[in-house]
Amino acid sequence: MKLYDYPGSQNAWKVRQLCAHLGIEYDTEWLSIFEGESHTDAFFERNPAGAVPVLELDDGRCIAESNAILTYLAEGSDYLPTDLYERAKVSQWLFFETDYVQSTIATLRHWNLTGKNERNQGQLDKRRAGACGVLGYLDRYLTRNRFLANDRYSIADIAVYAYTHLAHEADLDMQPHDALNRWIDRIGTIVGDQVPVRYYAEDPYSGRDL
Ligand SMILES: N[C@@H](CCC(=O)N[C@@H](CS)C(=O)NCC(=O)O)C(=O)O
Repeated sequence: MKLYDYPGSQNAWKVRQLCAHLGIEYDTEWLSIFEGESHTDAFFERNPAGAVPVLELDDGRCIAESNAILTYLAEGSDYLPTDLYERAKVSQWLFFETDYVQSTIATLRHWNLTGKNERNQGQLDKRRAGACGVLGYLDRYLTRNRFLANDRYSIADIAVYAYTHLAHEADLDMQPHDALNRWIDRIGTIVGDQVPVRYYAEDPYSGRDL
């Protein structure tokens, strides 16, 4: 298998992390996304949305969308239940992450760490309000739940943790969110330091627009 990846991508980090848990070996092809390497004709064949991560199977078939890749790789493992209702609860949080977390926390962090706040000034207030809402929803839920789905660690936790534990890097205030912070610590302990977060700063092109 091959993972098309970009070092600073936390969406790709989710996949790297699950592979580390499962001991899955794979090749990596690093793409320079800010130089347009994910917007070539060949790459649009792999992902119509022109983004990483993309997992290429040994027979050449490809899966895009980080949370779809997690679901594929986690099949048959402890990280994805077999019971239909329990699976749906995992999916619920995967869709929540794609919809609510990526468009707020992840986007704000990207702009903040790559010097793009000013050029996106018109969107900042709305996205920040959205991010505060997301952090509040998670905090409220996690006051009564140790993990996101089915009271046990799963790919739902990996997916939501990927950007949420870095929300402070989007200049979002994490102080009021005790339950969320406890969950971040809990997941951080499980995740460990096998798969470090990598930063846009190592990419000289990350100041460009995507
Ligand atoms: N919803 C997608 C988002 C993927 C995404 O935004 N990937 C970024 C890196 S984190 C990317 O490759 N952007 C390049 C582009 O959109 O041109 C997922 O979960 O995989």
